[in-house]
Amino acid sequence: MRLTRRNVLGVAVASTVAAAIAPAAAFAAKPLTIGFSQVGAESEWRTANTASIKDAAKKAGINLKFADAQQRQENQVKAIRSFIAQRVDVIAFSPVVESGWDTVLREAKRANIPVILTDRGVKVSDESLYVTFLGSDFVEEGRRAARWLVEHAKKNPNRAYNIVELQGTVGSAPAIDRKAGFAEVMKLEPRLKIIRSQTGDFTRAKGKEVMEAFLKSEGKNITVLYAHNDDMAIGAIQAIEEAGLKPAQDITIVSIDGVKGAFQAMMAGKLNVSIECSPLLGPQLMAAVKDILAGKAVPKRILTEEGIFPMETAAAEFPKRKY
Ligand code: GYE
Repeated sequence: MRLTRRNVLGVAVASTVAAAIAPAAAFAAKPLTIGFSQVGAESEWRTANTASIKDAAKKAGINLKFADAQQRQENQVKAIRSFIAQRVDVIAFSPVVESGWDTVLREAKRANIPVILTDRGVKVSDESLYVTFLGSDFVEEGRRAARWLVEHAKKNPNRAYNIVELQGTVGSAPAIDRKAGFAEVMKLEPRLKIIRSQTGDFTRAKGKEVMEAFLKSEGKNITVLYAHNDDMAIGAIQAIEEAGLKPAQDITIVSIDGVKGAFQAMMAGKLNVSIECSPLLGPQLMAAVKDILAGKAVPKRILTEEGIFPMETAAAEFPKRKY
């Protein structure tokens, strides 16, 4: 049986020993506590995601213990262990990489603390180690990026499509899935070729650095950049300009997230398209926390709804953007 707040209360009322230690009224007054382990602060997306979670917790009257892992799995494992020791009601986290979670999640399960994955998924031997996974479909985002390019290629029959790919953090779900979804659809257009692919760790600084290296070795041979997030694309745009080339013209640029910085780049004519990935997961996360603790069934997978924004739509959409 999963220990919910409701049956914690039931046990406390039924047992005289427990009632003597902690009266039922004390339980009822205590706010719910969730321990949240965040990936880091590597991108505009992540900053908006953190703000959404903090804001939604406040609005829901949930006490949030927040830990920033600075993009390191060992920091997340430590944070989860400390949440278990503090006996929080729910643990939520956005796993920096997909594998290596079995042991710590088994510890949370043994402590009867429900776990919610937000944003990024995990590969575990036992799916019951987490209650639900709330976040985007990254494979579909990769497909959308490639579909946009396939359409672009149809309209430009004489153009070469030599793609350089800036991958996200090695081993992370969005990097793995965005690569896979893109590769799947790319096959529809034989002119689409990936000539170089390397990680830029989802940051602007790394995106710029790796793009500089690509330009050094491939030069004008590069006609397309596919970046797994907007921040790396924005860093790469700087590298392209410094190399004396025109972003979005000499090199067609496709990226993912749909953050404000990408809209600004599109409005300046420097980025061709951004595929949306919403970071505003806070309200859905707090709703799931409440449902789980009330003993309600929640779906194993909760998806977020997202769109595609080509350059031509940027100016009209920009005022509506929340992140
Ligand atoms: O695309 C990127 C961030 O996990 C969906 O992480 C998230 C990704 C997002 O750093 O900008």
